Amino acid sequence: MKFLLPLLFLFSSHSYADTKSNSRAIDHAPIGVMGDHYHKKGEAMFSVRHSYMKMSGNRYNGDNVSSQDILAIPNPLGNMPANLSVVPVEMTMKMTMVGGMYAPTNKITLMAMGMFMSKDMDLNTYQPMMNRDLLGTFSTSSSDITDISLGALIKLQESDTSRWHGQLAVQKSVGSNDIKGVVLTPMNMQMSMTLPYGMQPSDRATKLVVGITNVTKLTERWLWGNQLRKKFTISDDDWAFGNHTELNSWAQYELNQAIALSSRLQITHQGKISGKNPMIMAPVQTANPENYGGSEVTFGLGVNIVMKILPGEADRFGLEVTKPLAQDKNGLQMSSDYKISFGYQKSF
Ligand SMILES: [Cu+2]
Repeated sequence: MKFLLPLLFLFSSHSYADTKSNSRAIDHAPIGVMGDHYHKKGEAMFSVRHSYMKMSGNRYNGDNVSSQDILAIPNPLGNMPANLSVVPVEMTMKMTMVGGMYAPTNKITLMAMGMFMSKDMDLNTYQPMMNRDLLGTFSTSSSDITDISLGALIKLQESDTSRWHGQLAVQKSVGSNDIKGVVLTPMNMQMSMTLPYGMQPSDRATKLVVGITNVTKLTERWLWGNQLRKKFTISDDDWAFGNHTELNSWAQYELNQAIALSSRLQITHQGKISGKNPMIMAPVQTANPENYGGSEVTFGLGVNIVMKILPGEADRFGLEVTKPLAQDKNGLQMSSDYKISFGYQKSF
């Protein structure tokens, strides 16, 4: 990664010289922000984003906890065994989003998006009683299409130094919500069970997404963007991940037409899981709907680059790395570690 960035810079500042179009890297927000820009009448855009997220270790009501601490917590889903006996060690999530935008008028840009996700988790299983010795380690995984969303961005106001737009979308979760995996039980047996909520690709709920975005030009080179975005469940199938609120504030610096650097502060809040699946009942924290949601503050650094590679409008690339600054998660959950997002966008 360290040697890749200077290469990209070199390449892009070279291609800057012969970029005839007037698209600028700073015209798009950091790649982790969704629905940040609208298009002019007749324009279309294709985008693909890929992100990798890692979580490791655990925290209880906001503070770090050890595996020994977790084994002392009663199993809330029954008394067989009496205490939690399976402890998550590490989790990785890979998400790919493919999206399209099209502006039938200058006021409205239509958006469609599909998401694919794969999740992997490593866990330790301990003896349910007595010495609580480590019985072994196992891994579970799932992958599926997760969501499809359809919506629109509505331009509200635009001047030379500021623009405002609203966002409205319906997101339908279409993947499996009852994927099974082979787990090592505290009885030291391999057993096929419905994986906990957090390992399911989808909750099969329908959600409404509303948002508002402002981008203000502070100086010739500096720009400040803000976006508030909320996601509400409007109908669900047995259970659903909690409602989600997200506030993004990013500062972007235009190095030149082809390169923009960004820093972003993100504040998120998510509710607990509503409803439940009675088949999800292992002595592990992730089987309890109470252990979901909470608040998180993350900080990100990113770069947007425009290059001329394929015919047509300039090719856009975005890279962003985010790390949590604070995480106040409900109950007992894994700690967020970092997230890397990479994206490609092409307008027509
Ligand atoms: Cu676009």
